[in-house]
Amino acid sequence: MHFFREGHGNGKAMAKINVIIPVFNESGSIGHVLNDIPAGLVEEVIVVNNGSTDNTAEIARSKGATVLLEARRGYGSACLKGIAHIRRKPVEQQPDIVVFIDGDYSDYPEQMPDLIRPITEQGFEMVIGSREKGTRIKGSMAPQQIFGNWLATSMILWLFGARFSDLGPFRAITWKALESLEMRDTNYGWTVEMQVKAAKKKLRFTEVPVNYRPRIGVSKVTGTVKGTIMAGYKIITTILKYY
Ligand SMILES: Nc1nc2c(ncn2[C@@H]2O[C@H](COP(=O)(O)OP(=O)(O)OP(=O)(O)O)[C@@H](O)[C@H]2O)c(=O)[nH]1
Ligand SMILES: [Mg+2]
Repeated sequence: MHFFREGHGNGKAMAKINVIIPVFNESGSIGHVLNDIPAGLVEEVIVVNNGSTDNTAEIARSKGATVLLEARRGYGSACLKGIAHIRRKPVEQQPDIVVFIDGDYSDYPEQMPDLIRPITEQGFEMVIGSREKGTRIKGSMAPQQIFGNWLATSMILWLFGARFSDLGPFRAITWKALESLEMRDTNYGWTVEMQVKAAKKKLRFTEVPVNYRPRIGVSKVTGTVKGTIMAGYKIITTILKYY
C-alpha cells in the first residue's frame, strides 16, 4: 500500500505518523501524554492550544511537540488547525496516518500502535479507540457520557447502518481519508462528524479496545453541566445533519 515505507534497516514497513492533540489548560497532564507516546513511532506531534492561561504550551514545546495557537475556542477548531498545518507541508512530507488523542491523560498513549496496526497491516482507513470495549477505570466516564455514547452509536446504526460502540477521542485515520471527509465541526461534534461521514463514504473502519482513566486537571466538557448539554445537543444534531 502507498503508505508503506522502508523502515530503519529492519526491513519492516513504516508509516509516517502525525499526532494532533487539542488542549486547553492541560499543564498537569500534557507532559505525561507526550512522554507516553512510544519513542520513534511518530514523526510530528502537533499540540493545538486555544490560548491556555497556564504553561501548557511551554511544557509541550519542551517535550518536542509543535505548538500551534488557535484563537477560536473549541475542540474542533483546534483539530482543524492541526489539519491545516499538515496540509501546508510539501506533499512528500505529509503523513500517511493522523492520530487524534486528548491532552488530559485519560487515554493511554502507549496504546497508539494498537490503533495504527489495523491501518498498516489490514488495510483499514480509520480506527476508533473504543472505551466501551476496553477497560475503564471507575469514574473515568460520567454516566451521561456512557448513555450519550450508547444513544449516538445506536442512532448511527439505525440511520447509517454503521456499527460503532463509542465516540472516543483516541483514533487513527489515514491522511487521505481524513482529507476526503472535509471536516467542519468546530467543537463538540468533531468526533461524531468524522464517524458519520466515514459511514456515509463507506470508509473501511474498525474499532480497537482502548483503556480510559480519570483525567488529570479540570474538565472542560463532560464534567460541566453546560458542556454536557451542549455536547449532547451537538452530537445528536450532527448525526441528523448528515442523514
Ligand atoms: N484546543 C482546545 N482544546 C479543548 C477545548 N476544550 C477542551 N479541549 C481539550 O479537549 C480534550 C477533551 O476535553 P475534556 O475536558 O477532557 O472533555 P471530556 O473528555 O469530555 O471530559 P472529562 O471527562 O472531564 O475528561 C482535552 O485535551 C482538552 O484540553 C477547547 O476549547 N480548545
Ligand atoms: Mg477528557
